[in-house]
Amino acid sequence: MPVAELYLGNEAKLIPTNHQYIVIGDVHGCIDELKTLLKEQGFKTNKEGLLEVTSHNEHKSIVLLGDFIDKASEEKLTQTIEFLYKNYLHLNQQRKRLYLILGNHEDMVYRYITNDRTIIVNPRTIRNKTLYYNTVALLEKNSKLKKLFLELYSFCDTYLLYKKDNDFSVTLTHAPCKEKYLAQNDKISRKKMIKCVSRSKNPNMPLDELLPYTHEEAKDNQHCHIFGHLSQPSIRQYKNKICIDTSAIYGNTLSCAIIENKTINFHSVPFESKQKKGEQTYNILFDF
Ligand SMILES: [Mn+2]
Repeated sequence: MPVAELYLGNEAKLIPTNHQYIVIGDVHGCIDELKTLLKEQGFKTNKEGLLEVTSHNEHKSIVLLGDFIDKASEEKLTQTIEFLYKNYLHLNQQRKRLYLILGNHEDMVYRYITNDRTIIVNPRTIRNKTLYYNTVALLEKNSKLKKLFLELYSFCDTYLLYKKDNDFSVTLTHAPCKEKYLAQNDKISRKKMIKCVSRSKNPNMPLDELLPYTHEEAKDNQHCHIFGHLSQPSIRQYKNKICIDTSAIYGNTLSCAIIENKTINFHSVPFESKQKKGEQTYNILFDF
């Protein structure tokens, strides 16, 4: 192995392959749906809000694929952050059972609340702050919650790699990205795994034109890339590229991919209408 690769510690992102992984797409404050999905996957939430580890689920791990905040009501966002924080500490006591992948929403909210100097303050960024990143206002008035969020942010990985053998692997990131950036540790690659080209800035362009690499680089092999971010009406798969963001906060479903040995299965639960759903028009991936 080249020294550089060893030094950058690709191994650190490798997750053990003797466990089952429940990989959950963009939660965006859909805490009720998250609890239901986890319950249906064998993790009950007890009265203290903790996910119970039993002999039936001890071989399972949970991965959130990023964007667990924003778009939802303040009440649900608060519950989501508190739930993830206490379960991160609780589930990861004996071994790591809960992983968080960084989404563009965690990244932007972090930058806003830490007064990142690279955010240029102008009418557009001020407008975007309230329009797209409503967790910022919540954290700015609740310092206790802000502290929990900052810790959660520090727990996030940019990508994770499940490598069963030379024929089967799954790379997990929030956003789709070109293969040259996938599972790389440099600054540019990290950025690309968190966010791809903006759909809101290109509203009339079909997603397959906007992100041509998603289908052009797709291969008929079992080295899969699972991502979220693109708010689809259903799980979208083309060859080894899979999008599992099924638009829970837009009133659709919350989905997960279940990875075990050399298989990937899927499961979804519907929006429970316990908060107001968002509005959007779908721009469908792999629509050919
Ligand atoms: Mn996203």
